[in-house]
Amino acid sequence: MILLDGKTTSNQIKEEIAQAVQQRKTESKKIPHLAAVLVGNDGASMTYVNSKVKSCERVGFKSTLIRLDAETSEETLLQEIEKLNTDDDIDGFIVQLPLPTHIDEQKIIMAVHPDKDVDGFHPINVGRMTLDLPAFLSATPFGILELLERYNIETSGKHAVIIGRSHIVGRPMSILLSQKRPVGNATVTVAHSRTKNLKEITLQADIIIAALGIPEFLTGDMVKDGVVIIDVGITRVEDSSKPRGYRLAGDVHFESVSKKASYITPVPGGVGPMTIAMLLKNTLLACQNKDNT
Ligand code: L34
Repeated sequence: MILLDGKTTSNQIKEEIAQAVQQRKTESKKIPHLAAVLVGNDGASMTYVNSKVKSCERVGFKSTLIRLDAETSEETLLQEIEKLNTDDDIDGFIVQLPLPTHIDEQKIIMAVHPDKDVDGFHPINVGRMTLDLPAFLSATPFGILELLERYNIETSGKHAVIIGRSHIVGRPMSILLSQKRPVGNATVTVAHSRTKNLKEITLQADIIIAALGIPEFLTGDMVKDGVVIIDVGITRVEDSSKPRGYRLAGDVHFESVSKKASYITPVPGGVGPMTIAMLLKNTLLACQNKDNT
């Protein structure tokens, strides 16, 4: 069993991005600038966004964190987005999800200018991605592709089973893995909460991407020997023995599944850090896209 080390791989990618930024500096080109909007005080969201801002510093990007309180109206948030859309110094920005329930997420995603949509959530980017056109790829699926590529894991002709159909992970992942691309050409099954006989399906999988958000859902009896496991889940589970009062659990029961897997991502230190690295990559691309305009 080989661990797919997202921490180390993401650090390599960040190093490559840092070098590209240095190069831009010597050429007197614009320094990439990412903005992140965080509404409310959700603990996990604060951790992720802080990590994004810190990573910007590490690679030499400019970053701006916009914090709005949990009661912020949809209208105010839309106004903030419009400011970021029209601010020439901002190359890309994200609105961290989930948003408070009084705000319509779809409406917010649609308000982000597609050229600055480094999350790749806007319908224009999703549509372009679907049609094999250049697009910002949603950071988590992008990070998974990158991890598979850097570990030379063959996907062509393999049966990939994706558990979960979210707009952010499961759905785009299913499209990307089936496409004709270096990491792609897989036969893809999308499983979800209404799937019958899930175990029969996962037992046939060469690659499983668990992205349903139920801690330790996928167990050793559900997978075949040699399977490649990508665990996207990251849930804070109460644990009074831990100093913070919780532990991080993936969607995969690591102990039983890792005994059968050829490759497996840990949680933490797997997909999470890759998501952040690919957000930076998208921001660099957004900045490069403006070079000749
Ligand atoms: N708009 N909302 C928007 N874009 C995103 O790309 C995200 N996502 C998801 C939630 N909402 C979003 C993230 O940033 C999930 N996500 C994310 C990012 C980073 C990490 C996990 C999820 C991460 O760094 N995880 C660490 C552990 C962090 C901890 O201590 O809690 C890890 O090693 O997995």
